Amino acid sequence: MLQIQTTGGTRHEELDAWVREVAAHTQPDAVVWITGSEGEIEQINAQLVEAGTFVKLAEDKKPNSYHALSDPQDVARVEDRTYICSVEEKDAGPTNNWMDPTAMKRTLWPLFEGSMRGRTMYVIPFVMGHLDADDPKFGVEITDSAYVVASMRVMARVGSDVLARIEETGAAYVKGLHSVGAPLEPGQEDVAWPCNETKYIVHFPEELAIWSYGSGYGGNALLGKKCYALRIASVMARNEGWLAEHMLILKLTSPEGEVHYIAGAFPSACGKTNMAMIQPTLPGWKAELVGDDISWMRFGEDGRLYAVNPEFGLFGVAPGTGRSTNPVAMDTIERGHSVFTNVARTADGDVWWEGMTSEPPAGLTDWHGQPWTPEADHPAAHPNSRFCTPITQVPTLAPEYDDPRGVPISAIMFGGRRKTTVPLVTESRDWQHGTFIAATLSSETTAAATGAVGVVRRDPMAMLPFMGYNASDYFAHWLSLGRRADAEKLPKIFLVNWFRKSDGGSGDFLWPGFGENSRVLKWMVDRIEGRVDAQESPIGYLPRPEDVDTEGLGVTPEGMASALAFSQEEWEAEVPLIQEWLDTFGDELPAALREELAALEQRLEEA
Ligand code: GTP
Ligand code: SPV
Ligand code: MN
Repeated sequence: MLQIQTTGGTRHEELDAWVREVAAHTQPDAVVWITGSEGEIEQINAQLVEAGTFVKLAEDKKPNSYHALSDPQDVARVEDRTYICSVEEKDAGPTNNWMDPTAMKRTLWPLFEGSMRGRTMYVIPFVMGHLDADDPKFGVEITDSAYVVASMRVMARVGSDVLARIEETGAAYVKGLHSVGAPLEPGQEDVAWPCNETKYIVHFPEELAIWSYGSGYGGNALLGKKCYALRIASVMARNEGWLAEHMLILKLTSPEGEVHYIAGAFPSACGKTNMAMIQPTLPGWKAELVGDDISWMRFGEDGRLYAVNPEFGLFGVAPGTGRSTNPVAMDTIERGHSVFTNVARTADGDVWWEGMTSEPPAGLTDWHGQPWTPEADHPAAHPNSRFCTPITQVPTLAPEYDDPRGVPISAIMFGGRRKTTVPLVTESRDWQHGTFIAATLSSETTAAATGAVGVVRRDPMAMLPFMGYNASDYFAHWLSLGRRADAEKLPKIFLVNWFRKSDGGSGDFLWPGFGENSRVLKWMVDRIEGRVDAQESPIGYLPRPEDVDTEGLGVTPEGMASALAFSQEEWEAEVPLIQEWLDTFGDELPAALREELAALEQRLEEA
């Protein structure tokens, strides 16, 4: 076998053997073990500039920051190419693509043969969550993409410290194998964004392995994020009695000084990062960020549910982010050290996207790398363009983000984009009812995944694309955690919808959203603290109009009433859709969820 030039290495024999096996098969020019040092990342960035993948932004605009444009066919997660290859098909369940793991490997392994030729293979040791957690969750990603290295270094804690800990403890680690699937023949010129039309995002939950082929896009390629911290971790969580969820974590302090940590599950591009960075418009309220995408939650000795953010960076949707909507995000990226992908570039070396300012600056280059004017038939930035930024730059970062013990959760919000039907806020009756609301959550699809946008689909717990196992078992896990816990100490569960529109869904947003969502948070805190009553409705508890603080809010009383309204007619139309959704699970569906549907129908009849 040819000796491949290698920088770094490990004394962990099994890890060493795996890396060697992959290198022999994928045939890179060189192997580099990522240490996480400053010098190393400077070199990687310089290489990415040299390759044309990165363009350095002006130092006085965005210090130490880079602009990247992907191949136009590699802009989002590919849900139809994502597989859960559990040994048994039933463990993947009806919501996941499945293939027998041996058959899948027989398909994929040949694709990886020689797939890294002409490229460098990087080995990235990483930990999701804190290195000093009681049970740190390790991973090693092998990738032939320097863009992935630059991004993983922002998104997770990576490098030599982590490797040393894996070596010392012999702890289990997830093996992530990633290739863009674009080998270079000798003398062949590279492209700025190598990828392959054929894509596979494959999880082998029993062997803690992820194989990703053909894409360089975030959620497909940064394997610590959705692939590990949600899909693989959800399986670990079920086995070990905890929860791995698609949730933001927010620290909220009331004017009275009460602190509440609130988690929120909204589907992709439905407002998690914005809520995590909220600047309350209500005077005296303070909000700080703990996490903006993923939450790992387990019960503490005091019986409360504690959440940690396993990530170390933000991979945020750019469009819609501006001074008026999300000033905290703007301040975060101003500090630089960021990678911007598929946004537009300004003539003076800065970035721009729809919603950053009301008027686009002149002289833009769009996400295809072409000159762009407002007359163009497409947006300047791709709707799923992203900023990748260290969490430590968030000016409202709560110090607890770095506490391996996590923060005690007082409430969980579930939400989505629904033009109709779903009121601004509803409180569930109890944990089981909350689990039903979550399991039947629905939202219009967004540009975060390939496929049609704006189509209502069920997205249970905002985890439809991220559940690593059978959804029925997942619901059962939620129900059983609730039953085992002390009901008094369980978080309250709320359903929220910032996206309801007037005129039966065809008009404008009824609710201004963003910082004004603090008015809804205040009502939740009032409910948690037992300060206000609520109105019972067939779908749960609704705020009495007088309990939502509308002081200074630019919404008419009628608009407010429409945003908060429960509609008998709309819910009578919703029930058959919920029924149809639950029917897809057949007999495996936990009986409690069917009972909740029956109870909802009963309450609707009696209303
Ligand atoms: P992922 O990172 O894909 O998981 O998305 P996310 O859930 O973090 O969504 P994000 O906060 O990035 O918001 C997605 C889009 O929704 C952005 O364009 C936001 O501007 C917009 N958005 C967020 N919050 C609100 C809101 O309260 N009201 C309205 N109308 N739009 C919102
Ligand atoms: C999402 O799609 O939910 C994201 C972006 O947060 S990605 O990490 O690419 O999945
Ligand atoms: Mn986000």
